[in-house]
Amino acid sequence: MNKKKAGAVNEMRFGVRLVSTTAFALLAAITGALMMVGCPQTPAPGTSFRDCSNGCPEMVVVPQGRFTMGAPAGEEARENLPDQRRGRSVPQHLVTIRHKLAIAKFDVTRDEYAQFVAETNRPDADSCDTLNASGTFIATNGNWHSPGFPQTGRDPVVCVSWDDAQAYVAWLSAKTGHVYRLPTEAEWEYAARAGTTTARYFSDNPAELCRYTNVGDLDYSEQHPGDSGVNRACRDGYAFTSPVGSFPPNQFGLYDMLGNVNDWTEDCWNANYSGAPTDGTAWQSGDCGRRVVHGGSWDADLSGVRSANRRNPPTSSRNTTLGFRVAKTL
Ligand SMILES: [Ca+2]
Repeated sequence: MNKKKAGAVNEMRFGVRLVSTTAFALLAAITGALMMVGCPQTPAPGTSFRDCSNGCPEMVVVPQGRFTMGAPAGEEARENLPDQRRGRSVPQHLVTIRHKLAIAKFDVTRDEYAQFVAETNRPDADSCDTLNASGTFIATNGNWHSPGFPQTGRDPVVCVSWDDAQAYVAWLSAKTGHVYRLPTEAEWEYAARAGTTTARYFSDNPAELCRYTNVGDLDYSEQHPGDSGVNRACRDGYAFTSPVGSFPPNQFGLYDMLGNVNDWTEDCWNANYSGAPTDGTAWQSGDCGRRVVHGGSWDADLSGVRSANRRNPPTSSRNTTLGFRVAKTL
């Protein structure tokens, strides 16, 4: 091939390349514009974000999906759940989470709650129940910043009622212009299980439990020697609350879903799951003076530290084992 002919061929190839590059760029621009205008993109599952830099909790996008909610046959007996607390997490039922959802990576911390109190001038409550040396709740004049044991600003806030949590999410919604709320009970269990069907999202071996969460362990037992219902098989390093994120996350990237503090959820209390919603929405009928709590806490015996376990404190209840985390529909 002579040089002139070769040059013409190269020009032609360059021209084809130029046309295809331009066409690709144009197509990409049109697709991008369509996505911006018509189909706002939800961040991928696992993505984390904050809606403000001064006091907003870090959120994690969880995948949409379906799961079996509740305790399988035999779990409560195997875990030695006290008789009076059995039968609350049945019947098992399928729940489908079709909505796009983010759950807070951590429980609301003392520092985050302090921001809310400062911006709203919220007065201190005048009482909080805490645990005596026998592990029995007693009334004190403690509150969220003085729970009766040492905490860092990164520890989960405690001594907060369901009503306090509602005031917090209302403030956070107004501050950010986004709707924040408590997780529904189904969202909470879906997020805690993160695809697992076992009693916990980590090991069920009592001796290994202290690697994964903060519960009533040997450290707790030394401060509460009269409490017989604790796990003496290991030491997790904390006699009271631990800073959030001190233990490994679950498979959705969420921390402390089990142990450390119990979490308030949105749902009214019902004695079992007969008639429960199956679409991940909150159960808004039943005993709404009580709300469902999940997760187990720093004082808990192992039977209480299970994804399916549920309790029913009154909405006004404030105690040192009870906090919350927030949720947001995307
Ligand atoms: Ca502990």
